[in-house]
Amino acid sequence: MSRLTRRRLLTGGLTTVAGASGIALAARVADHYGLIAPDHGGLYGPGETLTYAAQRLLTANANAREFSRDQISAKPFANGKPFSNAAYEKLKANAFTDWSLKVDGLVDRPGSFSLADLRQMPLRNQITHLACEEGWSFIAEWSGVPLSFLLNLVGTRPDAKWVYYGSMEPEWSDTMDMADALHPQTLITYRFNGADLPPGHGGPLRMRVPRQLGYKSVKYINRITLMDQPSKVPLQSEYSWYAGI
Ligand SMILES: Nc1nc2c(c(=O)[nH]1)N[C@H]1C(S)=C(S)[C@@H](COP(=O)(O)O)O[C@H]1N2
Ligand SMILES: [Mo]
Repeated sequence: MSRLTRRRLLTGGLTTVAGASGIALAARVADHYGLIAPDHGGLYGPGETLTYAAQRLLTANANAREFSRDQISAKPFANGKPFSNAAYEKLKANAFTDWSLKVDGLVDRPGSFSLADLRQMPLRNQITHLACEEGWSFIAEWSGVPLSFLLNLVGTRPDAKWVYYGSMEPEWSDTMDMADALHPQTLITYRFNGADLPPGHGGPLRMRVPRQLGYKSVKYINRITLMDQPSKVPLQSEYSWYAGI
């Protein structure tokens, strides 16, 4: 869908529903700055776009709160049943030495990175709050490579606008925009509370997006693809694409 068509739909839909020219104006401003979320359709599409646009205008450079070491939760909660399949168990049995992260799409130097490769890259430690949409939360220290470092390493092309991050548990794969991808707090993490990231929390590698709800911090990631269009991932029909907090 072209931007113009989408904008017409958006502003048209909103004025019909809300009858408010203020909202139409906000949508126009959002469009002007390129702040249009990849609508996942349905009733909540325009609302999500507005939430996203408003937050992006206000907080494009804002940081998620970071905590001190004594605020780390005593019992971090690993969500759901631990993921398992034959391929994952095989990698785990070899301490993930055969595992790699593939980076491709709109980049100048696509590549594959092992855990040893990632350990050579700049490490950032970050104590943040992970909040699940279901109401529980915890504070932990995540450590890993700023996603921006990896993206600079492979050379993202100017037309790259979206980052798809694929999981070994495919239904959790997701996308984020460049504002989050290049944000200094967005990390690909392989350590948790000072030890290797355990399988329950997404080891060997987990995306950590502390400015959004927990479900955007996808576990077991093994692929990053730069795109000029947001891909339609199954998740978007269940959870809203943008989950800024
Ligand atoms: N691959 C994968 N990633 C995932 C999930 C999952 O089930 N599988 N759950 C998501 C949800 S809803 C939340 S709240 C957090 C929970 O993180 P935790 O298991 O480290 O507590 O992981 C997110 N990432
Ligand atoms: Mo969640």
